[in-house]
Amino acid sequence: MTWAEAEIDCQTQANNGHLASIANRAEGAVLAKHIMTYQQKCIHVWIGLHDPQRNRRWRWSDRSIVNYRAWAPNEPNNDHNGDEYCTELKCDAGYVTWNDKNCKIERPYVCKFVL
Ligand SMILES: [Ca+2]
Repeated sequence: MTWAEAEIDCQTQANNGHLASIANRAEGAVLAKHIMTYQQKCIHVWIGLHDPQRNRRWRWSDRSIVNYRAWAPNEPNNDHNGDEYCTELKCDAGYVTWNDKNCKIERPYVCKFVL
């Protein structure tokens, strides 16, 4: 799905559902392991980080505070003709580093539900 479709799907699945946020390195490692368990092919995966105001201020869709960052080298680079306002986990880096990406591209995605 596109990033926006994926975020809506996560919200539909549970009251407090959103695309996954990542608070720290440990949480990122848990998420990466989870993805590699369920996804055999190397395909980048949407997470909840986006830039809704398009001013390079990154926010988590679940409104958690953006403290931890794990951008891949030279990212976020706002490539794709300056139209990268959503974030994917890079499969070729074991799903632990991030890349800003065009929100309209279709990707697998991972939701987070807080109990
Ligand atoms: Ca990028």
